[in-house]
Amino acid sequence: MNPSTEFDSTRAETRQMRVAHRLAHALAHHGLQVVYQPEIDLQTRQVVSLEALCRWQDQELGPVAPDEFIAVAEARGLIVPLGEYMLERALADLPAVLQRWPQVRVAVNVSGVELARSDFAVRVAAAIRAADPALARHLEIEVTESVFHHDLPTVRQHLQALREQGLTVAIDDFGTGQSSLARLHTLPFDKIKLDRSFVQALDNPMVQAIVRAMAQLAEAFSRTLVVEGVETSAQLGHLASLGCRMVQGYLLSRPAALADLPDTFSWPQA
Ligand code: G
Ligand code: MN
Repeated sequence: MNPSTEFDSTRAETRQMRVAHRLAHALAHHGLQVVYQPEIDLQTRQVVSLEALCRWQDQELGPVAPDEFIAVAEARGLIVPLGEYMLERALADLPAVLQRWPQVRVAVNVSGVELARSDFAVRVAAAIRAADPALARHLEIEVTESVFHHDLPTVRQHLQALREQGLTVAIDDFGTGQSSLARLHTLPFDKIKLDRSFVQALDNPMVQAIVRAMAQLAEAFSRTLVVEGVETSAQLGHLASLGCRMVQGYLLSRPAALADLPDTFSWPQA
């Protein structure tokens, strides 16, 4: 290692330790914000799901991007408490959410590290029971490609147990990393969230064919396809013409605090 890489890696480690330390503090003191981003059905114009997303503005570190603090949480043993925090917040917010959108589900993101633990499904079930058992059918678990790095039989058992209680399962960022067509049939799921990189490449005819095929695949197996990262009305029109019905992205709504979300959504037409 030359001196400057050594210096860089020491600095990266120091930053990681500081972030982990402050994150533990934030988790203990309710210092993380939860924002929600809707998924919308283009045909009914209804909100179908609200994805709970974590935001963090630390007193000492300033704003820390979710990509950074989630990676630190996974590396430093904080992802389980972070997941529990998000689930508890989602359960606490759900009664108010259902007043405004009676049919929606709130989706929480769950990492492979959490799903590989032997007690994951039991803990989620206990948290729901402690809040209100009727909320189970208003919860969704979003699993990222990181689940495919973990013990799949365990992951599968947890997801199946939760589905039996009324929760739904979404495969997040589909089509990137380990989340491939070859693996799609290996997990129980209700929804596929197509990664935003497909939307960004929508000018490519082969990408158009892939998106259309994904919409047909979902339909053939009575699953829902949601396209992530829709930013322009041109993209939205294009996706609709390819058979996509559910969308999420900045065009429809940025993630926002519940109080800042409108009851109904509108968007510019192409
Ligand atoms: O991995 P996942 O899809 O859960 O990540 C959600 C993240 O993507 C959130 O941090 C959210 O702010 C961001 N996001 C949501 N909609 C859009 C969008 O239309 N464009 C871009 N670039 N990012 C988005
Ligand atoms: Mn997600």
